[in-house]
Amino acid sequence: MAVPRNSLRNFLVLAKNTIQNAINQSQKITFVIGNESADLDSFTSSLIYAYVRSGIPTPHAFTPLYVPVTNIPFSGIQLRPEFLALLPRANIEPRHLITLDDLPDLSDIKSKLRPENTKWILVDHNSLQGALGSIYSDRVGGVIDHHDEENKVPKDTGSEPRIITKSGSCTSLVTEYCRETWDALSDSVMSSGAAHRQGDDLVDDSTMATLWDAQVAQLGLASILIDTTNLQAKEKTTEHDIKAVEYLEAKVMACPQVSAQYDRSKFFAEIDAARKDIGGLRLHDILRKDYKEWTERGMKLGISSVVKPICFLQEKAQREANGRDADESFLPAIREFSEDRDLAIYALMATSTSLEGKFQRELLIWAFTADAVCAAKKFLSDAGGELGLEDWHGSDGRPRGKQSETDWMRIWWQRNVEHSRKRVAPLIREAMS
Ligand SMILES: [Mn+2]
Repeated sequence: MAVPRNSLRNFLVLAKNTIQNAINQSQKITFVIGNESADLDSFTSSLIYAYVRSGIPTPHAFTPLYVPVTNIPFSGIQLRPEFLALLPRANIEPRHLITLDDLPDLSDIKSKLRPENTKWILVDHNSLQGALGSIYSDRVGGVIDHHDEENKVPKDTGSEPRIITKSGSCTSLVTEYCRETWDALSDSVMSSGAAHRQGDDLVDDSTMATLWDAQVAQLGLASILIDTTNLQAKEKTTEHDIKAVEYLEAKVMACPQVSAQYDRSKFFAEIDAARKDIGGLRLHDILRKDYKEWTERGMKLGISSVVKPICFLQEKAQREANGRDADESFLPAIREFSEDRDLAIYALMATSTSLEGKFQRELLIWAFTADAVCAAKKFLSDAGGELGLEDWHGSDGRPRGKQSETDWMRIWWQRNVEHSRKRVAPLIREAMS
């Protein structure tokens, strides 16, 4: 049975209840989960997939309802000002989101959500990492992603997609995949002709559905515009992104109430400004806000992406340490962050805009064990050219680094700025393996 046509808000309430039923009555459940950096793209990819696919019954689906999961604890939402800016556009609040806190505790998740009762669709990643991965990776049965293929998802995914292809935003690929179903969903409401009361007004179903579609479409647009810099970044933007924006904007334009307040560039600028508004966060939270990790040959790698330059982080560290020297505050904070996570290698990717308005990248890599130091040096010799690494000097003109056999740290300008973590992570992992 299909889930009744509903607003995103009501859909999320229903989806949250579904988790409780699955736990209390051992029912089957399907999750659509983004990656553990839980950026906008992961968030909207899982929402759109779950919302649209739950609206029309999929033959042979594991369950009729798909539950979208944001792959962080609830407290992580507050670290993402871009979420807080965006959610009202879809008439939802943080409490509506389904996060890791809505799943049973990891210590007994296996007994409460037995693996055989679950199915997992991955969006914006193609290998389920961490504790969930160690329990449920055999239950992954579908993927839509734009990262390098990890060959972890089975080749045959039956009635679910197996799409891994290059695009600026994974949300574009999800939109493309859901398009036909979404259109069918909209058409089915248009023809029903039913009406119901909203306040003093009699509103027909199709008006409501047009509003709901426009709300969800705006969420998708936010991710695609952020990931492609308003479709202006040539090296990131693909045909998938352009078509998806066209499609989603048509949904916005179909709803006068929403379209009156929609202007693509203004919308992009608003969400982008919110995303960069991290001055109020603590350094530790900035480092964990957009963070991913991997394990290669028993060595753990963690990579933070930050939307501010390293000097911003140094100043922040200095203020938090009550004004000691910037380096003496910053580097110990980075080391502590890495030690807390038991990392062999930590990388920090910082992006910023120069005074001349040019997009720029800085890269810090710190290796904490002998094996990790070998890997880090190998990374530098194998990938330094491709990434355009150039020694970084602080505002005082001094380079920074540590060069011992078990403690090796370097900071560079990454002059080939088209390479994001999507490329840098595989390069470091390759050097580690
Ligand atoms: Mn993505």
